[in-house]
Amino acid sequence: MKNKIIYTILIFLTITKFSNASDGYDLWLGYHKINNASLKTNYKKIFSSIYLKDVQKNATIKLIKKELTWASKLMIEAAPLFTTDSNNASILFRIDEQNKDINEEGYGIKAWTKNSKNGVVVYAKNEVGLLYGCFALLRAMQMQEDLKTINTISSPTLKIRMLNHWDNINRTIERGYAGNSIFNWHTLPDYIDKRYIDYARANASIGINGTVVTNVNANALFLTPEYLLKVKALADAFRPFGIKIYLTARFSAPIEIGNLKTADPLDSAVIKWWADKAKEIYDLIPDFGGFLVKANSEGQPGPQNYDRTHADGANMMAAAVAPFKGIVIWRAFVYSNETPEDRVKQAYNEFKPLDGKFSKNVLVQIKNGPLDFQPREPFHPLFGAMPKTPEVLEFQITQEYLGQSTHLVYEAPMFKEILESNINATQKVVDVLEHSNNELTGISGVANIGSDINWCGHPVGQANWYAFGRLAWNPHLNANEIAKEWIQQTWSHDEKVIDTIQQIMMASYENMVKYMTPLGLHHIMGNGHHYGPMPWGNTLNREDWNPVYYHKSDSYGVGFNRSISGSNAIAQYDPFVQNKWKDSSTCDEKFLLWFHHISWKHKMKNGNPFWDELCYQYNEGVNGVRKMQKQWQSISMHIDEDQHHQVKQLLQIQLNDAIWWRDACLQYFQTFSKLPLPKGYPLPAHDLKYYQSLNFPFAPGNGK
Ligand code: GCW
Repeated sequence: MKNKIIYTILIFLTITKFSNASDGYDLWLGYHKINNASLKTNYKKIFSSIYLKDVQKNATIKLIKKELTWASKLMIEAAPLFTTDSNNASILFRIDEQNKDINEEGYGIKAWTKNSKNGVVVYAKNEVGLLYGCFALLRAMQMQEDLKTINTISSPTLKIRMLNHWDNINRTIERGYAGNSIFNWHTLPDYIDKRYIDYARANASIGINGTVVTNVNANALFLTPEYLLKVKALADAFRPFGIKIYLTARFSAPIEIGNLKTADPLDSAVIKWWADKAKEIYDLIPDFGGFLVKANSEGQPGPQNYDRTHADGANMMAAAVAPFKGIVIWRAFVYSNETPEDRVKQAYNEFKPLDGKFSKNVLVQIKNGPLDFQPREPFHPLFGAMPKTPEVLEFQITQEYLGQSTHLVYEAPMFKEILESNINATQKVVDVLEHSNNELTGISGVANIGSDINWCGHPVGQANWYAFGRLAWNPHLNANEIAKEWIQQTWSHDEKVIDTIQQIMMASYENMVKYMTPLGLHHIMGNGHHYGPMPWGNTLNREDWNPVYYHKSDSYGVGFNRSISGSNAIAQYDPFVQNKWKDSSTCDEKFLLWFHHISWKHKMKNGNPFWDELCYQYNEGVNGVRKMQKQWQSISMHIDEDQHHQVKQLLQIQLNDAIWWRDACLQYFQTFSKLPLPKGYPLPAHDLKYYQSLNFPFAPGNGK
């Protein structure tokens, strides 16, 4: 009897443990088996007659058929049956061009019951809409929803939902931590890697409809005829998935590949060169999206090299693509080599006066915060400051400053914090993005995708790609729900697994901020590669590339005074926002050192002296990782062993790093505060000199 029980337990454990074995390649599209018997029976029934029109004629419809077949075999272990009789189908895919409830890309899914039979209608205005509807239906099934009651209508409010790849021609990726670029320019155009298709499919499943496949630090070679053929091959592969391709345009391309003497945007030969180039591109790729441009930023060429403005440069390129309905997305990430002005003020100072000067088909793309993708930044003051210009929000999905691919950090709470930030008493950042009086709206995310088998390096990194896409489709979704969707589709239907991973993910962002840059600290990472702590960094030529520029520690205190008595960067915000941050005694403490130089003895809202609170925060960050480890351990018997082991090892790196951050930073700041660590905190394992001696010349992501 005893043996029998043990045997049964062992069998049970083996089944539950290995049921979702995966190397992560399938992403959230692994379509795990549905175990709930009654759901499965119903799903089977309705998958036994599916009506899809034009399967032979339309490439997107073909994809829908493939997806349904694939999903059905995996989820309900039965091949679906397709019918040509729309009257008797239990799943009906219907194009409804006149439908007023959805927009061009939207879809609806509606359940019906008739004579004890039930089914669903999936409707959209076009085939790509149906593809989105198909993915939504399959997602609902993965979430074990009852299809007898499903009733959803969904339309994206942002028109451009794109990934930005910082991928180079030689397949390195600037700030990429998951291997090489998936785009193999050497074997294109003749070889279409399966990865391109799987990439496009994953994007379509979350509603991403654009991709910039080349680095913003651009290479003009991509605009040569040879490379444009390769780009065309990718565009052809992506088209059925509703994904448009965009390129970064190097401003000096007319000189580099066009034999011109200048790239001056007002020069007639330059204007003609870009116009001809646009025509050449659109002849190959009629639905080419347009150009993304980084100009006069970090050494990139731009219109200012010719004493022209960003608007002059953008409008010249915009005129070239306008006849083909193309657009230009001009980045606002600029700061000058020469100006001693507070770096976070510069983009606003340069771009705000240009509001109203851009052509209709130009959008300005603005990073979430005014500095550079720090663990936590206040929202960028340019949001809402250029009412006549369509603004695109740029998030960084790849974890350049967020522990790269060894730290588990779920970014949706950070995305949401920015989207939900009030720019004034009545409007949020999301309202600026969604503003309906302009045709052009958009959001972009710097991709975290590479050639690693699981695409994103860290197994949980995929959640950030997923969450970005879901929020791009609907910025009002909630981070917790998105996490749940992702976990359930990726890992397991088991409640305990879902719940535990969800808790780990939801706490991970705030926790990372605590062990890296609590209370508004920023840019104190290692020079160049940005991995690990280096608050002492002061050796780079540019003052504003050095951590000491950002924290300004001295015997009085720490923090960058951006209030009226300092750089006054705060004045770039609406008075409603200024009121929240302008005074150090009332300032939201998560931005305290962003806006104020604070005494080591400053009294925090909870009564702690500042120094004690700083020590507390760093320690809390470390404790948080320990908690994640325990939580992760608690599900070891319920998920795939290899995947579990991977995350376990990475969490150990994360813990070591968190301790390193805490001990290096606190000891360094202690040289100014001259205060002891509050009682009860562990002493650092090494002295400050040791931490200062560490260097990582081969840290990943430099992408040259
Ligand atoms: O975050 C910084 C990165 C650069 C990047 C730049 C940008 C592509 O360190 O690697 O360059 O931002 O956004 O242009």
